[in-house]
Amino acid sequence: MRDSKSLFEAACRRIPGGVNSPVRAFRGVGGEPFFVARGEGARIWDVEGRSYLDFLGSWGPLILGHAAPTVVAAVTEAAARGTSYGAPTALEVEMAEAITAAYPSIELVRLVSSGTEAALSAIRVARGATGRELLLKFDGCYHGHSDSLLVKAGSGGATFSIPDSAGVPARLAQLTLTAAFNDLDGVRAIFRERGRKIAAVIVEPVAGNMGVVPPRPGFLEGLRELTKAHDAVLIFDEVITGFRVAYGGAQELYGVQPDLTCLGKIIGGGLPVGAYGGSRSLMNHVAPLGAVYQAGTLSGNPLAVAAGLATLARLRDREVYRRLEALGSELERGLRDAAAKANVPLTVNRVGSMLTAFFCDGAVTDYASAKRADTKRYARYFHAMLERGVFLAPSQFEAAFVSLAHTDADIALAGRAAAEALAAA
Ligand code: KE4
Repeated sequence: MRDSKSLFEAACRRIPGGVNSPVRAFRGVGGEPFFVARGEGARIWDVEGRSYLDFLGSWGPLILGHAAPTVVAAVTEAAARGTSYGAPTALEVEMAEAITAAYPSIELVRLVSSGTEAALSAIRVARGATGRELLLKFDGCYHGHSDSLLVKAGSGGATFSIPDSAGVPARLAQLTLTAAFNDLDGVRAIFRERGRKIAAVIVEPVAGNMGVVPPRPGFLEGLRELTKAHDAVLIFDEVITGFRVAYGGAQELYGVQPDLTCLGKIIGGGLPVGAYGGSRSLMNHVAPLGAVYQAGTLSGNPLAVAAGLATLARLRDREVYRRLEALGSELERGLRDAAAKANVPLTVNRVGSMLTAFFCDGAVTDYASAKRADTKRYARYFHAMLERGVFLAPSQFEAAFVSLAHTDADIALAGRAAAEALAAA
């Protein structure tokens, strides 16, 4: 098999940046990506045969680790019967029943093929159901790459957004308002000014895309009250947190029920699945029941759903969340100890088995405070950890994930590697 360097050269000749998703190109940390040959449990191997303890877990889906036997068996068995029909299967009913049983706020759910599709569809339902156009999101939260969501805060005090990507029409970006995560007063002010025109507020209930930032006590409850008071739809984007921070997601953990929920990642067990769902009154707007159109050739794909169902089956044992909490807190302790010994300013934010070590002093509670982190130091740390056989997210502003395949020894190894890496970086 060719080595990573020649594979990357070949990839760059045929794929933009040599990758099929930008963050994989290591631009946030420098250097060139290694190419993966295989994964098993908590480890992945590159094409040169080097193995790494994996704390990326494919950006969240692999809560059971790589090539979990039950997932591989389920996919293999489904594939032997065919890979796609474009017609309904029993598996999709089973997945819909599993999701609605775990999320009391979801009475009807539609499967799609990515988190992006889930979020853009939920927003379309909110706009269709309310007849309103404005959307409110939070700086630093990411909900996939649909046009209305690739925006950033406008200049000055303006709450109107400007495009955060070429190709997004400025007029469309102006339909998205932005506020700072955890800033309920800011949201209140926007609602005072424009509340009757806001179709929906979309939020990652635990932010993962600015690095991990938990909601302040009262923040989610406040969003719930404000959206209710203004007849706006509250959308929890639980693509990361769904089945991650609790079996019932962040809405179970924090006891706040949204009107619509987006899911993805874990419900596909590493294959392409997304989902959006909520109350019947909202989801009855979705075609073919209602006038909000959304469709997908491979929505509810039997292989992807089989992988997701095998994953959820294991997570139904609530013991697993105590195990994930124990592993996550041990990793956090190891990182804090390593930073203290190396006298390196490090702020670790964690919720269960998702965490981020920010290279800065002081609390990280929103995107502005996250951006204080020393990204150059993170890049040195990332490579120092890679040299020691530990693979982290190739960006300071992402989450690390612990899986059920990680052992106590793996967590201890990561702590020792961090102690050396922090001292060296
Ligand atoms: P996908 O379209 O990538 O399946 O999901 C988009 C999405 C939606 N909502 C949240 C909260 C998400 O985190 C994501 C995708 N997450 C990124 C990184 N955290 C995926 C990695 C990538 O873009 O390659």
